[in-house]
Amino acid sequence: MVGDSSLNFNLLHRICKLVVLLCFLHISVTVVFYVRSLDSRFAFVQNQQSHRVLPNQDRLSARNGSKEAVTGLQTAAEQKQEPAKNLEKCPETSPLLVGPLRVEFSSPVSLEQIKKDNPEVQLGGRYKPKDCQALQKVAVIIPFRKRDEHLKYWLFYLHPVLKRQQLDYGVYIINQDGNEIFNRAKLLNVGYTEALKEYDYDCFVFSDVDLIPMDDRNIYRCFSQPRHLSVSMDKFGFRLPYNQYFGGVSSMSKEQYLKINGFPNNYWGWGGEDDDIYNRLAFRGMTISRPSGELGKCRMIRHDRDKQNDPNPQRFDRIAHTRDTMNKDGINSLTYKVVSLEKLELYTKVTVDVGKP
Ligand SMILES: [Mn+2]
Repeated sequence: MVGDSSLNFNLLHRICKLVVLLCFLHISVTVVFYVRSLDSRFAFVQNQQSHRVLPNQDRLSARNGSKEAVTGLQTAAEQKQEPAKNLEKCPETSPLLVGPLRVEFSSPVSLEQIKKDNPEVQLGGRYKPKDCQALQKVAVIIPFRKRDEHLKYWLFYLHPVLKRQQLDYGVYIINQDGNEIFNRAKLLNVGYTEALKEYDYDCFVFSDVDLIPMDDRNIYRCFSQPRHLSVSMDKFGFRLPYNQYFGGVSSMSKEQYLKINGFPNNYWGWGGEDDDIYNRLAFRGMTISRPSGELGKCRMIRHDRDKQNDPNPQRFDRIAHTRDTMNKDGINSLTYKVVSLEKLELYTKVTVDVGKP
């Protein structure tokens, strides 16, 4: 009897010790995570406050670097960060991002002002960061016809955003010549082809001219899956109209684009081509990557429907046959004629004859 109760007591004692130990462990883990979250929140706030100062600091350190190069007395380690050609890679997350942006279309903007605001943008709308090597080379392709007012807003808002995103980018306005019915997807194919003639782009962002992101953390680059960027448009009450929606702004790497044979060339008029593109991705086993609804907010400039861009009555029938048509209709069957190619200060304008239905 005595032996039994002391055994019980011993057991109880051990269990108590174990419980106390577990509590202690739990509390210490909680404290560690709490301190860490404080840390990162602090870093985030610092980041937000100092973003306007950072470019100068970067420039300063770059200048110091080149001074060392002149002395010719570097160690191997210094040499690595050195010569202009071998810039260090840009960070995964740009330190220049500011987060939510105010976007409105009530006051008009002028091309002169936009040029003044973006002196680093090179002829043809090209830019790359000076102080680091961009992670991706991005061609931004915009299908276009008679939307000069919208284009001005796009350039006004997007050049600063793309610069802060530290991208090596070029802006290509693909202008459909003539007054035939509009063909958005074919213009996108033309943009892909023409941009590649000029530079070794590895990523393509396809954007409507009237869509402006409301947060610069929505990065205009490519991901491991095709990306849909305009996920919460004001036009749709800041939500996705449907799950397979791939219209507005999207991005695809060269490999992803080639895997689906590019885009269809025979969607004339409004609608359907984005769903065809979605089908192509799905049939090739890819999925859509998206930013969060918060980061993916964007505004569309209000407008009336364009002339010669009425809803395409054949679109439902075409979407139903993507699987059969995608191998013969796409980048491998693309034909067009370049009417003019203009290197303007803020963008490259390719005017193109895409034919008619
Ligand atoms: Mn629109």
